[in-house]
Amino acid sequence: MQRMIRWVDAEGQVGIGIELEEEGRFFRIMGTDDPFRVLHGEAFEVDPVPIVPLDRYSLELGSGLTLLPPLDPPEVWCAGVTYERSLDARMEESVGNRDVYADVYRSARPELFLKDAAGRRTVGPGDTIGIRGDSVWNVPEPEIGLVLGRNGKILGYTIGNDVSSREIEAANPLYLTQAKVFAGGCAIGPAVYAPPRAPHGFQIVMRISDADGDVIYEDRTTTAQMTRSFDELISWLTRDNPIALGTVLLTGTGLVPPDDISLTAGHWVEIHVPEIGTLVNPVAFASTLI
Ligand code: DO4
Ligand code: MG
Repeated sequence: MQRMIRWVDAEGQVGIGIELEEEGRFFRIMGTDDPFRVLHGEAFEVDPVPIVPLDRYSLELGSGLTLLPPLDPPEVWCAGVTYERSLDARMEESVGNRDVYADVYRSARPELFLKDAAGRRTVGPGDTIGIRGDSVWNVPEPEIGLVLGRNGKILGYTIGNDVSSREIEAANPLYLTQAKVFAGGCAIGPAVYAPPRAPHGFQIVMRISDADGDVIYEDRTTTAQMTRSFDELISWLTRDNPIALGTVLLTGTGLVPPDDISLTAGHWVEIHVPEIGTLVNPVAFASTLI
């Protein structure tokens, strides 16, 4: 299996599809809607009729099927300041508090924070992400998401958006939780990529478009720019800390838009990772999502 997707049909029935030999053809798994049975490599039967997404990147489905987040993570955790670009952005925005960022970038112990629990603030592909109404400087953070087993083993990879308020975090690092945790503040999807061998790394492209469809930001990075390995982040996350099956760890952003760009209602964010797909989300104020 390479990728797994999840959907709900017009009758409210949840289904899981996996990509077998040919890219872009998904086959429905018979008899279960539990993504972890699939990610744990259990044997399954598939419906022989393939489902071919309308769009090969966003994996948007036709025929009355709506794409869901590929799993419901019990918790989403995030690592921060794992790329030099993120360090530079924090140093610029946090005049007066710079030492905490320089220190965490250099220290053995990484920055880790809880972004969401029970999926209250996490949305899926095509769903609306939120921005805080009490912040005028809001950004998406495109990150590789690690889907973890109870023992911290990587079961697969997804795309995450750690939507953040730069204004609130810049005011005081102790406001981090408010800068990071709010309705629609996290998106994951569109698929879980579960290759037979650990990949060497990922390319990540992010694009922001305005309400007219004009692209106002586009840039790319690669996980080769990370200052820490995925395994290192997992070992710190699971140190003295139990995690549940399906916990997602977002591994930090290497893309920060220039300071004059802030997300606003009506914008669209697209995050593309070739092996996984494109996570596309419109933007609205968080208060409208509660
Ligand atoms: O404290 C900053 C958090 C930074 C972050 O979320 C990231 O680097 O992705
Ligand atoms: Mg982040």
